[in-house]
Amino acid sequence: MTSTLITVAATGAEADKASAPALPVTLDELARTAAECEKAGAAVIHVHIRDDDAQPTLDVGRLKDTVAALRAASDLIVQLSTGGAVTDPFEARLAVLDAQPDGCSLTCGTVNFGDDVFANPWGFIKDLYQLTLERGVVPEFELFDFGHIAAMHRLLAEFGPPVGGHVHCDLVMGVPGGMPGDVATLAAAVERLPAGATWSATGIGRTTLPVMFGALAAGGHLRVGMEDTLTFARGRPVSGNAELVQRAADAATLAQRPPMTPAAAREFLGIPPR
Ligand code: KMH
Ligand code: ZN
Repeated sequence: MTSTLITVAATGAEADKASAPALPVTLDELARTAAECEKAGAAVIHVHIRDDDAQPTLDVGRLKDTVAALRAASDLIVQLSTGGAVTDPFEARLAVLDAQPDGCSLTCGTVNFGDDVFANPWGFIKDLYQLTLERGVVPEFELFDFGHIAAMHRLLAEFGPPVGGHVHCDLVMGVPGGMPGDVATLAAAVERLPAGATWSATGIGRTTLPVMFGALAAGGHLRVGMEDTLTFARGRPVSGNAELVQRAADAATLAQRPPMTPAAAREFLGIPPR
């Protein structure tokens, strides 16, 4: 029986603390979230941080403190976002690796992002990928659209396999401007992934549940969390990230693929020992 890797994307850069009070924005809130989500079945935490005004920041000192606090509070694999917010410059997004996380996100192309543009031109993608190789950080290939899959193939062909030797992707579905979050699209995307690659899937907003059930049925892994979804059911805000992780863990268990432990996930993803 294979198990299910559950990633919690706890904060993101877009949600507003005032309208989502359960959003973890302080170091303490993030550390507590990590411990609760590990207990509920998560193995990876995908991390965006906020400043003292709860606004997104890529401040490297704060990122280093966050990595240390998350490691003290849990055994979760710490995956820092290099996507940041749509306003973040490329240099600041590359400097995220100075915080020495276990892993990082690496988005494989530009995508319309609601009324904004999430910019990931080829030059940035290849610089970031080469930096992950230099620094020993395991990338997760974030795929918001089909063109991103082609760019990931190009990246691997030109620069070789990632740190750890294993390709793990995350299909980010249902972003307004990216690929839709439905089962037909999920199946078509999975078919185009490199041989031997593993994948998680994430459905934004109301696509969360179809993507979660589709991914489990198709042998994939799951990313859930308040970065992606702020309601548990129609008209009912989530009480916190752990509730979303627990729901994913319950669904995975029902599918006979219970949550993967952080230790097993380190081996699965090829995270080098610290
Ligand atoms: N906040 C989005 C613009 C990532 O973390 O790598 C980008 C994002 C992707 O969340
Ligand atoms: Zn993110």
